[in-house]
Amino acid sequence: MNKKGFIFDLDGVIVDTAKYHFLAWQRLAKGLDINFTEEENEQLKGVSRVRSLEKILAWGNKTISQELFDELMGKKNEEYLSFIAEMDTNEILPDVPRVLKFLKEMDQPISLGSASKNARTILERVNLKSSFNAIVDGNDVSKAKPDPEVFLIAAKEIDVKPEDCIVFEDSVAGVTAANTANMISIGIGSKDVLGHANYVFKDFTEISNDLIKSLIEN
Ligand code: B16
Ligand code: MG
Repeated sequence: MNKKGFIFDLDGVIVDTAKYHFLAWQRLAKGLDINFTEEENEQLKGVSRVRSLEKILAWGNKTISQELFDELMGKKNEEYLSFIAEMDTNEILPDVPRVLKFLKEMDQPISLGSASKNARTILERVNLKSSFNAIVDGNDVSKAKPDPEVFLIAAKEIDVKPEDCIVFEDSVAGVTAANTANMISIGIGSKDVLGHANYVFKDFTEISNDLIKSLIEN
């Protein structure tokens, strides 16, 4: 049996925490008199916390002191963590457990490649930490997506060459990162947003075990 490396993004791929990021950022932006749309929010997906706040401030044409910047980052994360604290296994996205189980049966190494500094906490909350052979998150990288660093480290940790890795991603920045890393990118979401991915599926219900088998064999 061939060995491929399967790398999963977290927010928006394994769990729908993207909605909590959106809520927390939107509330914070409102406090600064900045409004942003769901379309603009796509640009925040997969992007680091610092970069997200920089983008929101740019949309609102606002400059703030470093002190306030740090305070707002802390505030956003506090609110985000209050959502996370309520999470349980019901928030795992459809068919993710089936795919993880099948990959394990097929003896394929699995890595997490997330920009989030809260990734480990979230995996613990939804009881999925032990499904991963390696976890690489926002604490382990110096360059955020669209830089490929997070996926390159995730591949290294499971000892698989980048060209033998398959990445599941819901964000524009993350698909770009996977493509730049020379990996197969599988977009989870809409073709209109993730058209630069090698394949796009609405969610894992559209990814059959046979399809995974063909990814392993090719
Ligand atoms: P945190 P992913 C990303 O996670 C989110 O998509 C992005 O919206 C968020 O800003 C980033 O993590 C940082 O998250 O504030 O928890 O460190 O999609 O790469 O799993
Ligand atoms: Mg994501």
